[in-house]
Amino acid sequence: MDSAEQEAFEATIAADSTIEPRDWMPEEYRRTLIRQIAQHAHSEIIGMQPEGNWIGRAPTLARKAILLAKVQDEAGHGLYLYAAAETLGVSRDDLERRLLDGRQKYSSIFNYPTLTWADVGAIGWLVDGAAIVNQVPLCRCSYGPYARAMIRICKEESFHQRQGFDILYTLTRGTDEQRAMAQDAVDRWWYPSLAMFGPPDAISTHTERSMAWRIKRFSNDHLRQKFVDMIVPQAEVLGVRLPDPALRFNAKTGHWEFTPPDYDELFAVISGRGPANRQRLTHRRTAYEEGAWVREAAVAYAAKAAARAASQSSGTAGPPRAPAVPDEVA
Ligand code: FAQ
Repeated sequence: MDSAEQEAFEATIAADSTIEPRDWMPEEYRRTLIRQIAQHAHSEIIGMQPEGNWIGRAPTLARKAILLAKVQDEAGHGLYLYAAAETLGVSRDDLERRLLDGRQKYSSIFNYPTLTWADVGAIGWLVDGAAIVNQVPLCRCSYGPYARAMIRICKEESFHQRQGFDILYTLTRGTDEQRAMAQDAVDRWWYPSLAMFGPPDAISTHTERSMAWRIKRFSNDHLRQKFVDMIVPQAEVLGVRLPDPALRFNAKTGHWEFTPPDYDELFAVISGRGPANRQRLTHRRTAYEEGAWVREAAVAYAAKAAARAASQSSGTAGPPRAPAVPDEVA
């Protein structure tokens, strides 16, 4: 590194412009981004499991189609994010291996089980709601490919939150049993959703550095508060009670006061001791192993296509082309 490169990097950050893949960047900036983007990508992919669990049991055809689309969106988010991480010089395959052998994390929230249909509503409303609050500022992250991926992701997350709200809205206007089911789901998902924002600022390892680099625009506690302020009025519309007796509006600060989540529980879940950690990773490992033939087929196809291109440019006959797919099958 020479000091001109360092200065150019710092000037770009100070001007609120973006760092692009070919620009020089400090190694620690690159490592921080790989860590955060990979954890984010893994969360989207593992995050398909809790709701995927309900696709086959959705109460109506329309709910099933909507949920299917939502879960597929999460797969797409994972792919945009792996692609953004790859611009930093790592491969998606390497990142997947780091997830599977426990070297990289994914969000704590996806280690909780989905016990009833109302959990799908609570995830959409609270978990996607928290994701939006956390991710909208990431659209202004200093690393260009991550910021651009986040713009598209956030648009889709808005639809996700609306569908969760709509599920709960329907249930809270249903029978006593449906209302109780909605309330029970909110009771179980509230504190894990608050914990998604990470440890409190006072003990957050990376916030200060990431904010100076404008990777994170706001601290964990700031965003947690923003989330609570957003959710309380929505809970009133839904007619559900947030399970916090200390919740009260502070007219002086203009914010809702609330009981923080149990951070010991957060750290236990992050370190693999949550209710569904083992199940989530086992499922992901099985999917990875069962998908090996797809990866091998893609590599074999790429090798054949490259050989064909090389033989065409040198004028010799290459391997035969695969037959075209007949119209009636395509
Ligand atoms: N879970 O110093 P900080 C979604 C770790 S996507 C697990 O505060 P940082 C969409 C952290 O990595 C949800 N680990 O860290 C969806 C670090 O560990 P390390 C995912 C956590 O990075 C909806 C250590 O603790 N979203 O929901 C958690 O500055 C429905 C110290 O923490 C993102 O990833 C946690 N909750 O701030 C999909 C957004 N919190 O690496 C499907 C991008 C902290 O030193 C269905 N990420 N840790 O070993 C971020 O904004 C940040 O990385 C934070 C953490 C805010 C998550």
